[in-house]
Amino acid sequence: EPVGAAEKDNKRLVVVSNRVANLNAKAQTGGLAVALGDALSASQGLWFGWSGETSVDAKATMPKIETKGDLTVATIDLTPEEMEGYYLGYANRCLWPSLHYRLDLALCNEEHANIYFEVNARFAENLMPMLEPGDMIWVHDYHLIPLAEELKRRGCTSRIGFFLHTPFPSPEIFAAVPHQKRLGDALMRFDVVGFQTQSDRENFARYVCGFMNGEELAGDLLTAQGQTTNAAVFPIGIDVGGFANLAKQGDGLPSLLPEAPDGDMKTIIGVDRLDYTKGLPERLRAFEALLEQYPQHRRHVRFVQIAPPTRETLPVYQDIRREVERLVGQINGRFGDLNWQPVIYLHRPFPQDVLARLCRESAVGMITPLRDGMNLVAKEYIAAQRPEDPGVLVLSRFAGAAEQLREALLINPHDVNEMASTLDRALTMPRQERWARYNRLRQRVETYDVTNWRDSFMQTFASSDDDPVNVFAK
Ligand code: GDG
Repeated sequence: EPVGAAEKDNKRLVVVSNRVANLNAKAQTGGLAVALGDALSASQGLWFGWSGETSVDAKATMPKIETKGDLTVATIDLTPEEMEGYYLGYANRCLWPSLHYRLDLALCNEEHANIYFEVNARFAENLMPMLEPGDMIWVHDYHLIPLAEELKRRGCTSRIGFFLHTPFPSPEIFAAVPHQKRLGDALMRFDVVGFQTQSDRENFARYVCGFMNGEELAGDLLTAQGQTTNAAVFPIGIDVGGFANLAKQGDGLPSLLPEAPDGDMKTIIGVDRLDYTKGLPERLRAFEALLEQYPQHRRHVRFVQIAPPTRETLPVYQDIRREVERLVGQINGRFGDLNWQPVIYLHRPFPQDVLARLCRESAVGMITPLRDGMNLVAKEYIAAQRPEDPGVLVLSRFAGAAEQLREALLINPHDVNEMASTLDRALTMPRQERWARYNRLRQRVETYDVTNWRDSFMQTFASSDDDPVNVFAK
């Protein structure tokens, strides 16, 4: 049943994100799209964002408005220069690597940064006429940090919340990001700022206190330079039952993967956009080390990596693809045989039901990002398991999901040998231990599901209304 404080108070929910999901498409590859599709389905809300298209006259064109059931979707095009500067430029070449601790990959071009702030102003300009008094505006992710500031500048009085899907790095890292001061000030203009984990929230609080002269107040409130915001933790989750049902659909059908002649073949599965944050080369090296150091697994294990393309026009993404493909070839060439291919690497998206069935068929879920806001695949792997004979989750300590999924086998994704020995442990773990770990993990995934994420955000959002502290802050 539809829930959320927005509904109770009859407040309309307005979601703003860089891209709106194509609600008709089967294969969604973004965690954001997957989660928000669920979060909005029960609400009579408005979803506003970029269409994903470019057009030269985008700035002179009105938003395109479509109604899909209970939901209104409004989109604008970007000009080619805007897409280059805002999306491919500042957001994805500067902010994305910086938020994932990769200052070495962060490129900052002044013109890109200017366009990023300008596009946020244009989002606000186009959104303003569609807003109604009392709307609750929920803004998503690092593309739109300046949006509250831009809306308020135009007289918007609605409450505006923000959720960061990526990590918030340690303050020393954030302070090194070009234009960090503008970003910090802009974040403080939201009424609620939501993070995936306690440690992200702490990093932000340390940034506000240490670099913005701010302080922590009672509850989750932070104040700096006359602005007060509620900074809190809302771990994102999945539709557990929905994913489990997709996984079950394959029961009784022939396996999606080739059967081994002697029936003794275990599968390790990975599913990630081909992004440098996901630790794919390290993961492949760990699989290679497993075959090298634990020869008993040769011919009895395979590693299936689904890695759909992402941000392909950027050079670092071309580099990571080349590196991954070289390693796959190296491992298959070195260890494979006429009737055994150790690595099955697929550089394209698959329908969600195929992913779910693959997770269920796999003895090990190998989720080893170098940094990740949450990582939904870790939760999906758990949801897909057979309760009576579950697989084992091998999970990076640096995925936000590790804060909740403590009964997974937690690894350091930079340590190839530790990952190899952990894979051996996972492949040989007795059923009793697998079952005990799975039960706890399944409970945690069910508690922190996508509905809980939405409702807890909405509740905090609603209760930050008329807060006495806001009066004090003025
Ligand atoms: C960002 C943050 C955070 C993947 N390949 C295919 C496919 N997927 C689906 C997965 C999962 C989603 O896409 C990916 O979500 P993740 O959480 O793993 O990662 P990001 O895309 O980096 O998402 C992340 C998330 O936002 C939510 O806040 O958890 O930390 O980086 O659902 O299953 N889906 C289909 N075909 C594919 O080939 N259908």
